[in-house]
Amino acid sequence: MRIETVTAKVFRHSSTIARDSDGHGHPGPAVPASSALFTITSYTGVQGHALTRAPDVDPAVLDRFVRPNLIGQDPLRADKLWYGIYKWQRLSGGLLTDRVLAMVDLALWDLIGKASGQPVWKLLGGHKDKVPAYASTMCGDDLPGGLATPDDYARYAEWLVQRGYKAIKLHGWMPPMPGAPDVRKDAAACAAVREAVGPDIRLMLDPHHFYSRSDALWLGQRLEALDFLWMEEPMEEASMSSYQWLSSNLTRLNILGPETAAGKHWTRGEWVRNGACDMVRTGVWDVGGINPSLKIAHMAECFHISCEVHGTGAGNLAVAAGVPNCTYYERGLLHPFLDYEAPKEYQLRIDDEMDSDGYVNLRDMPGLGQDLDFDYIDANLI
Ligand code: XYH
Ligand code: MG
Repeated sequence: MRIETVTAKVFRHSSTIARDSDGHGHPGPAVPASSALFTITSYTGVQGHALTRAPDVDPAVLDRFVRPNLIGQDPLRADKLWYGIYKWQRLSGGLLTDRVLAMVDLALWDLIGKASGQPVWKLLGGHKDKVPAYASTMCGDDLPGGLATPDDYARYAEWLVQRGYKAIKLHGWMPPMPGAPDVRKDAAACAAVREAVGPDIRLMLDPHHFYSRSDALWLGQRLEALDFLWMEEPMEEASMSSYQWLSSNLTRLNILGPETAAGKHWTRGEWVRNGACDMVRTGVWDVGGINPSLKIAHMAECFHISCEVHGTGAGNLAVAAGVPNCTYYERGLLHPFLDYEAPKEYQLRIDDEMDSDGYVNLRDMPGLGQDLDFDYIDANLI
């Protein structure tokens, strides 16, 4: 099998996610938006697709870094092809991002699945045909009846439990929200949620990402008292020693990371080796795709720790199901004002339908398991 073409389509749709000045998403009015469909096609006509953001398919980036490494190559040799592109990152001047690597990697795995007639989650190891989801809330806001108070979080958590979730992760209030950051307000929301849902629902916190060591420790100690499972990214992740310090000063709360630190599987290996986390994190869009995510999960397995996958979507779901040591699938981000279950205009089905018991059941369809509306995409090209 050989790759014949590498193509991309940018298409319009609407979005109800408004971004604040720090980039966090909140519910908003429907506004025009765009996304991209990246496609790798073999000479036999088999296609692999990755849904991504429009900037990731910059024609200059595809021409300079992606096509020269893919055209004419055997798509089944995905890790070799990944390395061929990855090595060009060093002198790309920042143009060749981990997101571009992830986009190529996901499309290759989708093609491999289509060519073999197998779902990718089985090709990655096939450990789970259903994965428990945790509800990952949006960051706190100042919307009346939204996520503006600890009681708002508590009422929403009760609704999430009724929906079937057995685990809930709060994203706290973050700048530029008024009064944020504030560890005491974060702790109040966590206490209100624990009070509302009782002791059997697993709870986690993803707070402001730039707290001091003392604030992160104070918050972590409160979460231990509330029997939280993990806290992630309370400080700048470039300071691995701060996470070594935090993890060594907490006994019952797991520190999960790194999520956004650069360095792919190499950095995650250093964090595990140096005791900077109790659970390690990957996410296909954070580390350059499925291939590096597998390496992180398998490394973590050697140290008997879990590898919790960051983010929603078919690629992350395939990794979460494929490996033995991912506990949950992150489903979100969720908000009382948004209907997460409704497919986007370009989807026939969402990637991660969840049953009433809180499980996302994996699909047996070949490839990543995306169910895209190609007619909509072709009718809305930019
Ligand atoms: O909005 O800061 C944030 C969150 O951190 C979000 O970016 C991300 O989805 C996450 O951390 N999920 O765990
Ligand atoms: Mg996070």
